[in-house]
Amino acid sequence: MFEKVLIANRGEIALRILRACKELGIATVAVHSTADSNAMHVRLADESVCIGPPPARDSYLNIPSLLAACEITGADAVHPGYGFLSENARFAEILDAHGITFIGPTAEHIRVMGDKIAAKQTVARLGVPVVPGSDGAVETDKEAYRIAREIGYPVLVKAAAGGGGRGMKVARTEDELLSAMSTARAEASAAFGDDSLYMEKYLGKPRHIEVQVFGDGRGNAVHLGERDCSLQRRHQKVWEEAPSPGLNDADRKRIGATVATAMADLGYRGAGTVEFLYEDGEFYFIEMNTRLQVEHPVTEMITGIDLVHEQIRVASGAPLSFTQEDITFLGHAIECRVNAENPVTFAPSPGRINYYHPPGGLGVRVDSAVYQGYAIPPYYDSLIGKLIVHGKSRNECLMRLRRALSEYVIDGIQTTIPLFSRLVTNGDIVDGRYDIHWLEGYMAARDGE
Ligand code: MV4
Repeated sequence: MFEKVLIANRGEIALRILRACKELGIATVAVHSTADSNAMHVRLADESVCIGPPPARDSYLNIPSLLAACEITGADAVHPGYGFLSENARFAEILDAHGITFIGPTAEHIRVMGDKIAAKQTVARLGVPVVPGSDGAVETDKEAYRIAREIGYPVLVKAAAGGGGRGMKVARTEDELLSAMSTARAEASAAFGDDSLYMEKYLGKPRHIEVQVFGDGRGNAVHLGERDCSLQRRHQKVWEEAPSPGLNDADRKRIGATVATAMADLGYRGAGTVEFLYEDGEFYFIEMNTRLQVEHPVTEMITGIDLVHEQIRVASGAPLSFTQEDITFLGHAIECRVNAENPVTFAPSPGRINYYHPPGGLGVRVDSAVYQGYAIPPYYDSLIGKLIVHGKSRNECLMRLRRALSEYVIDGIQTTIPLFSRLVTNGDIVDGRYDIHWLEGYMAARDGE
């Protein structure tokens, strides 16, 4: 097992990882920018190193600074959390070359899944259902017309280097195809420096269902069920839950088994998330994330498994501590992302928290790194906490969530808590009837109210 883990992240996820290390008896190193000297992860770690000025590219993304911090403190492993360097294959390779363990998958698997065309081809070969579309990259206009005609309109043009919705354009009819291609190509080129495009059938009203997987890198892999992440706005998830209220048990079992077999065959190591669109009873792979995700706690709540413990164990060379048969699912969990944002416009609202009172009680978990008197810096993402609630049934979970939201007080800044207070009494939400466009429709309908 590792002696000392450096946590290459900040905020609630840095705390989440710290807690797992402490439980495993591993010493911790926090790194921080000059804007984060007063951050909770710095206070709770055994040691801390300042790695640069506020902009992430000069601190949390600065590989030489992070290497120096490992060297100075003698850390033998790095946990990247999510975002920042968590899906940077080069970072994983560099750590490896310095004899420091990257707590995550192999650089090769990170790289393959980072290229959306290669990822799709890889999982398709392993028997995972994918969205009908081009076989690989679409190079010429002629090719684009032929493929679009084959799969049928509307089609979606996507950037191979994309993800998070950038460089994506719908063509509803043939006369929109060339402009969709050239707009997507220009966007992809500017955003990623890679203008490779591929094409898919456009699915109009899917749910976003993702399957949590874990592999030991030696041919054993399991799934830990799915999460429904359909409630999002501009590709930012707002509310995630497990299990999905839109899935039946037969479809759930089928996709879990398919994904676990594929990850075993791939020799995948560590935590991963395989993302699908789900429409009319069919799953369509879109992407795979090779990291721990923000919403991992909903899976932890219904399985009782500590995903960060398991990441650390597997990275240290241990086999998985559970088999597929060991994993049982209990009840329902919902996560609300509490952002320092205006709850209607979602405009960032950094500043000082004058009063802070998080909810508690049975089945309530708050993963957060803020405290009363803390000033939220303007440089990073606006997530300041996650409220995760568990219940025996979805209905009990919703009852508990209403109660927890009513207790939550954060004064001095605006947060998304009022949005959740409205959502938990909405008929569609209570009934679990929503798709990836539901929230944007709901927000638009409320405009001017
Ligand atoms: C799609 C799609 C419809 N059809 N692919 C958005 C970002 C990227 N992760 C994939 N995305 C989509 N791919 C096909 N063939 C609709 C989306 C999409 C979406 C997906 C998941 C969650 C939220 C979304 C919001 C808008 C569009």
